Amino acid sequence: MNSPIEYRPLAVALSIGGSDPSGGAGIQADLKTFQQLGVYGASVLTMITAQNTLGVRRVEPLSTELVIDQLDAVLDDLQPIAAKTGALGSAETIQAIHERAQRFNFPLVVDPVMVSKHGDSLIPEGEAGQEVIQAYRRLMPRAFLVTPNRFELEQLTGIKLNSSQDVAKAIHDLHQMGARFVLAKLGDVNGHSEHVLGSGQENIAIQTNRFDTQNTHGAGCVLSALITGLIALGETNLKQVVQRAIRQISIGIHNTHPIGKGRSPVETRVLANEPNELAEKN
Ligand code: PXL
Repeated sequence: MNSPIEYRPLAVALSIGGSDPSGGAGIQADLKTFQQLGVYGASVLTMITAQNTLGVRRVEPLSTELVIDQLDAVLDDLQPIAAKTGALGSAETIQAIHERAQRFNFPLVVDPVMVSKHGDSLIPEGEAGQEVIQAYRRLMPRAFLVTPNRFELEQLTGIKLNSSQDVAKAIHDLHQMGARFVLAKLGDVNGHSEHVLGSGQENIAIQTNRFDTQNTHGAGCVLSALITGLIALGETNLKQVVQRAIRQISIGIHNTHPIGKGRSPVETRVLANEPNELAEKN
């Protein structure tokens, strides 16, 4: 009975993002992931989507004022140890979260969500969408870690990623914008699934077996929630946290159960906090 969660104070993690009523992505995925790690999850909703495993039918951002009222209510009362953002809905909301984030005394993981795994946009069309990208760039100094996929990395930096040099340049640019760490989720590279973790000093490539499956609904959300949850549990070595989260997401993807008629969600029930060597020694 000496599992770490039984003698540590309950760690609070906060997720700021959108609702997926089918339960596979967004806030729902984040809360399931936190729960699985033994972390207490708080959530601030930024948008309601009407979607399922087949696609996103509708996206309706909540007013910036309502988002900030939720955030203030949570922060006036709870002390998160780590927080993450997912889909944020509008440039105005990103800007308002940015202003609040100047006073966050906990690390913020920014998952700059722009498209769902079905390929449906979660940011507005046209000029309003460009403003969202600009607002994300301005948010970078508040990001302890930013976790763009290939498309989001291209949008944030304006660099078309055709080579590993392009990736290195794009990661460098995000550090220049102010992000402390960058995790580029590159997807398939030469038959492997590749992530690159940039610290500003070095870029570490993390390769895993390729996921030959379409059943990855919510994978980005679950990965950033795993990282946020592990930080909330007191893990301090980000490289180890990211490696562990990537191992866990592979397990979740390889163990999906058929849910719905489209892309099955990542199986969060198999995610677990691996034994923590440090905690065990104490
Ligand atoms: O996985 C990215 C994501 C984040 N947030 C919401 C989503 C999705 C993908 O579908 O719907 C609300």
